[in-house]
Amino acid sequence: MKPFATTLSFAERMITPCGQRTERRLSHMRGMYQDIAETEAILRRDDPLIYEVYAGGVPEKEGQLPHCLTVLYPGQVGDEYYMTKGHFHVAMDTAEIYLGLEGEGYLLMQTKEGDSQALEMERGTIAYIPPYWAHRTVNTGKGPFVFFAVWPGHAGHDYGTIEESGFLKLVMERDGQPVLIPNPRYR
Ligand code: PAN
Ligand code: ZN
Repeated sequence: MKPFATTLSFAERMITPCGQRTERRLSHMRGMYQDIAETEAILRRDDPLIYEVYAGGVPEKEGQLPHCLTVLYPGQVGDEYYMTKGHFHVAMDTAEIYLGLEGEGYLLMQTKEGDSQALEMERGTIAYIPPYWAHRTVNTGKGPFVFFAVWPGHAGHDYGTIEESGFLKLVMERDGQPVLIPNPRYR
C-alpha cells in the first residue's frame, strides 16, 4: 500500500475520493426507535434518509486506521431524535475517536455491564470512546450533525447486540429540549 491523501469537503459534507458510501434509511432501522407504530406510519408514506457514511478507503485490517465521515440528518421519529444504529466493536478492546465538525448532538455510550454515558458533541469536540463501550450518535440540532471517526482496522462491527438490547438511554424531545430518559425496552 502507498501513502495517500483524500479531501474532506466541509461544504459538500463528503470525503473525496470516497472508498464507499453507505446510506441508512428508516427502513434499515425498523424496531430501533421507541415508537414502532410511528415508524411504520412514516414508512407507509416515505423512507427518510437518516444518515450517510463516507468511508476514507482504508481496509478494515489489523494495523490500519479506517476512518469515515458520518452525516446524520436532523429529524425525529415521534419525539425521538434521528440517530445511528450504534454498535459494539467485535474486538471489544478497541477504542475510537470522533471529531465533531458541524451541528450538534449526543454520543451515547454503554458497556455490557450496564454503565452508561452521554457526551454532548459540537464542532471541535474530540470524543474518546474507550475499549468495551458501545456507541451511538443522536442529532439534537436543526441541521446535519457531521463528525469524523477513526478506529483500529481489526475492530469489526457488532450491530446484533444493540439490535437485540437497544440502548440504555433514549434521547427524546420534551418541551422543545432534548432529554435523556431510561429506555423501558432495554433488555
Ligand atoms: C462510526 C460509525 C458511523 C455510523 O464510523 O460506524 O458513525 O454508525 P453505525 O455504524 O452505528 O451505523 C464508527 O463508530 N465506526 O466504528
Ligand atoms: Zn465504532
